[in-house]
Amino acid sequence: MNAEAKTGQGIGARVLRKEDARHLHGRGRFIADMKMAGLKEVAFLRSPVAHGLIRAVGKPAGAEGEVFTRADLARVKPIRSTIQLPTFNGSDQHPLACGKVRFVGEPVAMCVASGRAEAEDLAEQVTLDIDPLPAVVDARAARDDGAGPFLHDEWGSHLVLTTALDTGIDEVARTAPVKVTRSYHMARQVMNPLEGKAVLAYWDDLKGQLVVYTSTQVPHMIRTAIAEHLGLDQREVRVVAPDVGGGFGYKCVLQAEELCLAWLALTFRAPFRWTEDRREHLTSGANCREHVYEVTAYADTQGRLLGIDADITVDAGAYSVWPFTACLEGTMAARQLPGPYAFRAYRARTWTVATNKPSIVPYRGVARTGICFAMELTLDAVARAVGREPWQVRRENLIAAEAMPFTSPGGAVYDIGNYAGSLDMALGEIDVGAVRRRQAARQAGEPLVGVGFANFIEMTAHGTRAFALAGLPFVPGAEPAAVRLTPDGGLEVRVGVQSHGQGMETSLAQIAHEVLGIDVARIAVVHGDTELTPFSTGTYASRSITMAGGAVAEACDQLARRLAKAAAHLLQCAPEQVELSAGLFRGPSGDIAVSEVARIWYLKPELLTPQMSLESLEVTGMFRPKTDTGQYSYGTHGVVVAIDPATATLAIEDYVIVEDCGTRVNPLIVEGQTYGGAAQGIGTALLEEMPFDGAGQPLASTLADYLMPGAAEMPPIRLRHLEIPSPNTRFGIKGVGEGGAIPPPAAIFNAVNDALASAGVEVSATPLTPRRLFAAIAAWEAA
Ligand code: SMO
Repeated sequence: MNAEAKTGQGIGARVLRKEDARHLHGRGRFIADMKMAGLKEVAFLRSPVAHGLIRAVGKPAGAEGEVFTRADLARVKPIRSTIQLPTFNGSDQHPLACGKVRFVGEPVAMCVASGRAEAEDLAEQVTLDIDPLPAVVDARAARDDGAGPFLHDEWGSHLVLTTALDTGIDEVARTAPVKVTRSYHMARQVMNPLEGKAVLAYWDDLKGQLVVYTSTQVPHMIRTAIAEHLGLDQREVRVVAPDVGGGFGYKCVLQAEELCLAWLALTFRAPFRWTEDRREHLTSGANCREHVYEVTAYADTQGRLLGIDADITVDAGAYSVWPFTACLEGTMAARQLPGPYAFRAYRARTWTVATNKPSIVPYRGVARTGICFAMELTLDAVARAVGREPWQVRRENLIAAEAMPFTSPGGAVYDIGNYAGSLDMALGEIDVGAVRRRQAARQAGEPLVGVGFANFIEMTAHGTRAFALAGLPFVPGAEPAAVRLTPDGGLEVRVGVQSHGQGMETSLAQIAHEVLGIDVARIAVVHGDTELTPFSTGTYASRSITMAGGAVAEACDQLARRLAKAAAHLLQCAPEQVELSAGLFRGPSGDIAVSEVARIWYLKPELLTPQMSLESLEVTGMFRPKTDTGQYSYGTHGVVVAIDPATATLAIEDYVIVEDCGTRVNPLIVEGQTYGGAAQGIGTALLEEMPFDGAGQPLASTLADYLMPGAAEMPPIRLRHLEIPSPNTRFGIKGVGEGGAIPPPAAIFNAVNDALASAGVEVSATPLTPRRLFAAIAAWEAA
C-alpha cells in the first residue's frame, strides 16, 4: 500500500469515478443512443392473457418480411435452463411463444419497421386467437394443489423444484421451552434499472460475424447462449455491452428478445434494434423476489435460538431463466437463512412453484432480502415472547468472531467477521433507551415510535463449489484479467466482468495503480466486449471487485516481475535489488520509471537482452480466492420510525448502517453501493409491489402505480464501517454490491413491530403500504 500513500490513487483512496464525466455531461453511450444506417426498430406483440392455448397468430396482409412468429424462427432453439438437482423440472421457453402463452407480456410476434411507432402500429394489426386457461397466480396455494391445468403439462405438477434439509429439528421441537411461529410474505417486485433492456444486432461482413450490442451484465455468457441457440460457432458471434444503465440481476440472464434480435440480424444481414420501454419492463421482463415463509423458532427462556424450522415457497413465474434457472432463490434461501446466528438444529424445506407470471430473475440480494426479513422478524418475535430487548437477544445469538470460519447448519462456510461488533457499533449510534423513554411517556395522539435492528450477511464472489451446491456447476472459481503495458508507459486492463454503474473503470484502475504505480488517468479499463476481453461469466453475485480485482493484481504482479528484470539490467544490478514503488524501479545506484522501461522494451530493444524481449508485456493473470465457498460481507442496519396513528404515515427518523466489506478499494464507491442498495431495500419495505389479479393480469404498468423510492422517500443515512480484511482474497477485499439491499425491510419492519408491540400487533408482509399500516394501527387501537 506504499504507492497509495504517495499518490492517493491506490487502494483506500477516494478517487472520483472516471466514468462520471461522460455521464454527467450526457455523453454516455447506451444502445438507444446508437445510430446506424438502415437501422430498423422492433416492437413485440405480447400476450394479453396469462395462460392460454394459441390457436392462431394472423399476420396483417402485405406485411411480408415485417412480422414474424415462432414458425419463422424455427432454427432458434428454445431456452432450456437446467440445474443438476434431482427434483428439478425444466421448461422450454420459445423466443416467441409456441403452442401456449404462460404470462401476460410473453412475446408472441415480432414486428419490424423504420421506427418504433410504426413497428407498434404493425403489432396492433396482428390478430391473436388464444383459448384462455385458468391462470396459476397464488404460488402458496398452487404448491399444495395437485390439480391442473399446469403451466408445463409434462410436469404433472406446479413444482419447479423441492428441496429439504434437516440437521435434527425433531429433538429440539420436543424439548425447547419457547416456540414462536410466524408467516411472512415478500412481495413480487420489478428491478427498474434506469435503463431497461435494449438490443441492437447487425451482421458484420468484414469479420463474418453476428454483432449483438446488448444491455447486459454478462457479455461472454450471452455470446455462448446466442451461439448455442442459433447454431453458430462462438467465433461468429460478438457481444458488446456498451454503457449499461444498471442491471441489478435483470441483465445477468438471457432474454428471449436477445435471441429474436440476433435471429433478425443473422437472417436479413441488416441492423435491428429493440429498446424495452418502461411498460414492457414492468409487466413482462423483470419480476423478482416473491417469497412466502412459514417459520418456527425454538429457543430457551432467554431467547437463545435452539433451532429454526422454515418452509419457503418461491413464486417462480413461468420459465427458468438461463443460466441460473428459477431455483437460485429457493436453494440460496435454504442455505443462507440461518444468517449470522449460531443455532444448530435447522430444517428448511423449499418449494419453487411455477405461476402464470413473468419468470423470476435474480435481483440485488438474491433471496437474502427475503430470508433476512424472515429470520430477523422471527428473532424479534422470540425476544418479545421471552420479554427481553430484541437487540440483546440478537446479540447473544450472533456467531462469535472467534468461531470463524464457521460452517452454518445450512452448509455455508463463513470466512471471517465480527458480527456482534457490527451490532454494537449500530447500538452506539442509536439510543435505544431514549426510544424506550419516549414510548413510556407517549400521550394519546402522539406518534408511535419504534426501534429496529437487522443483522445480515452477504455471500460474495462465490465460486464453483458454492454454485455446485445450487446445482449450477458451470461457474469457474477463477477469474482472468489481461493487462498490456503500452509503449508510453500507460496500461490497458481487459476484464470479462462488465461495469454497469459500479465504477469498475475506476476501482480496477486503482488496483493496477496499487501494484504498478501508474497514474489512474493513464490506465484504461476495457470491459463489455467479447472481442476485446478474456472469457468471464461476468458481473453478478457481488463478485467483480474481488474476482477481477484480484486478477488485475495478479496480472500486474507478473508484469512487474518482467519489468523488474529489464529495470535491473538497465540499472546494472540484480532483479532482487530493484524495488518498485510509486511507478519507479529503485536500484542501489539509481532509479528508472516504469514508463521508461516500457519505452525501451518496445522501441529500444537493443538496450535489453534478447531473452527479455521474449517476455511479453501483455499478461493474463488468473485469480482464485483461497476458498470458493464465498466471502462474507456483513453488517447491521438500525432504524427509528415514528408512525402517525391518525394518518398511517411512517417517518424514518433515523437510519444507521454498519457494514464490513473487508478492504475498501474506493470508499466513495462503497458508500454509493451501500446507499443505493439501501434505497432499493427501503423500496422493498415500504413501496414496491407488482400486483396481479386472479386472472394473472399485472395491475401496475407505469411508475405511477408501481412506486419507487425517490429522493423525498430517502432518509438521511449514517454509514459506519468495520474493515476486517478477508484472509482469502487479494488485499482482503470482499464484495459490496448487494449488501445494502438485504436488511432494510427487516430493520424497518422490526422498528414498526416494536412501535406496535404494546398491543402485540405485528406486520409481516411487504410492502408496508399506508393501507397495511392503517390496518395494523386499527388492530393496535382495538387491542
Ligand atoms: S442479483 Mo446479481 O446480478 O447476482
